[in-house]
Amino acid sequence: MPIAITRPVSDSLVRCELTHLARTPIDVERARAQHGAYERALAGLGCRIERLPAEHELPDAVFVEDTAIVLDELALIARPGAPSRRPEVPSAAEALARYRDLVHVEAPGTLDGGDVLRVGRTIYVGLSLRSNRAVVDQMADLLSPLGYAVLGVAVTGCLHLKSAVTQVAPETLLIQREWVAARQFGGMALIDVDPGEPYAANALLIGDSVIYAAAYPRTQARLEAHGIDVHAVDVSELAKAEGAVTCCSLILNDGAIGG
Ligand code: CIR
Repeated sequence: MPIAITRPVSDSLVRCELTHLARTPIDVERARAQHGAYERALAGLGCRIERLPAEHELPDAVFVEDTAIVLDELALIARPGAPSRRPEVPSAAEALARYRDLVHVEAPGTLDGGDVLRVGRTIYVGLSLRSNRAVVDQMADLLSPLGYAVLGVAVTGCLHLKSAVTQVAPETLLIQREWVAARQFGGMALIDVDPGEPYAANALLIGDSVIYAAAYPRTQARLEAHGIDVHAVDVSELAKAEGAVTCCSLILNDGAIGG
């Protein structure tokens, strides 16, 4: 059974980091209700939810994806590009240590988990405002011996690589070509976001289904036309904090060390 590590929405969410969006009022109670529905969607797809302790003084702590990369062989503990987010990392590392050996990103490397897209044995790392070339080199050194190819990918106009491209089926990516160059994903089938839904490229693949923001019905219809099973959730309040569906969990494909 997959494990989904999550963290409650912080009381201070309204003070979140923002890069591409203007600050607008966030209803924290509504964000909590949406986050609860998101956790129920994960549970409905067979995940066991493991909640990290709340970190109410850390506004972005709900976005646990950014604290680590979990592979079958190990967990790479991130060093988030925004210094305000680095205190989120130790509690996530403590939880992951129960399931995986840990390795750590070292300075000057910076990495947000939202910049990492793994497709089979290829790991794409977004070169964004948060993740840098130094971390690509570190990840290549760490992960090449395990049989992974690590590729840096330029990202412009959005926060993270996974704002621009995510996996939605074994050989299929959902992509926003304005923010990332499609040619780097040769060999994969590509589904474009609807032109009227520029933020629609973030989907969370769990087994054969995707959890997906309800805000993008036209792109959802494109996914469904490709036979993809879509579970839509309303994450509108989290989106005001520049969060999306992948950001709110760390998925472990099973619980066992070396599994
Ligand atoms: C931030 O700017 O760091 C948060 N407000 C949003 C992080 C979203 N995380 C993600 O897409 N992986």
